[in-house]
Amino acid sequence: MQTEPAILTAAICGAETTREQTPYLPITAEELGEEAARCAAAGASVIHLHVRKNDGTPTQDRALFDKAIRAIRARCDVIVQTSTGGAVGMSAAERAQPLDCNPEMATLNAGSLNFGEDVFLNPFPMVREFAARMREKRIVPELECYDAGHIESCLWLAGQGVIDLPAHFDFVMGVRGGIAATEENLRFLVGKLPPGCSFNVAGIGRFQLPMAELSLRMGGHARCGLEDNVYLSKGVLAKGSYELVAELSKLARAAGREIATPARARQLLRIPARA
Ligand code: KMH
Ligand code: ZN
Repeated sequence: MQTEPAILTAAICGAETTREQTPYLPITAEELGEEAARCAAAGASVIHLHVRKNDGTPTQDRALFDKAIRAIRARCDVIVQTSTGGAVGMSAAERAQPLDCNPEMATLNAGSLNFGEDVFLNPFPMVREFAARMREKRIVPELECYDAGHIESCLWLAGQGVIDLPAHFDFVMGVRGGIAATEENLRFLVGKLPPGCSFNVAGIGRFQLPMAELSLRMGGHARCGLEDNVYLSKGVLAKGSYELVAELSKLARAAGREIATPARARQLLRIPARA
């Protein structure tokens, strides 16, 4: 059986990573644009995007997303996947703002969980509202699942007509409060997917590269970047998400996978053509 090309996603900024943890975190639109271009050159076809105020505070401000998206598009052809998760504690209205920028893709967080010492709230009414707005704007959702029950929730919502199947899932593994990043768990999660669905894996912290490798060997896709992990190897900071993308590209090739171009990734992810 021919395996699909691997879609590599770079989560270049996030909401939690700080400049104290790594000086390489991009913050301004220009920095995000430059970093996205380096990631694209290293093999990323999707940029998972958060934005910050100049002082590094996470925000879902529409104008800042517009600016960052323009800075990215001016430098490279990638699928921009805007976050609707934002940072813990943000309201639904704040989190939904980037959907007004008409990105090609956005995250749809499938359920609530303890998130470290915080709680990340994604109640069903919020998931339904975000899904409806994405459908209306033809924005393709990536279904963020932090635990097995979140997959079951997506399938239940699909039964209600809220989510279209087949869909693209992202298994976020290793959040304190979510499912642990183990091979046994990944096989269990993948076993829950209906036919035709695709999956991506975002391993947190030191699990990033090993879980990416496993996913790529299992026929899945992979995410890396400073949002989830700041280290290239033990004690060595990545100089940017692009260094991690370069590692993923090597792992994909070693697994016998081609790297998806943005055009191929759009086909695989069923992203509608834009004017
Ligand atoms: N910052 C996390 C609480 C997403 O981008 O949709 C949620 C998050 C998920 O990063
Ligand atoms: Zn995110």
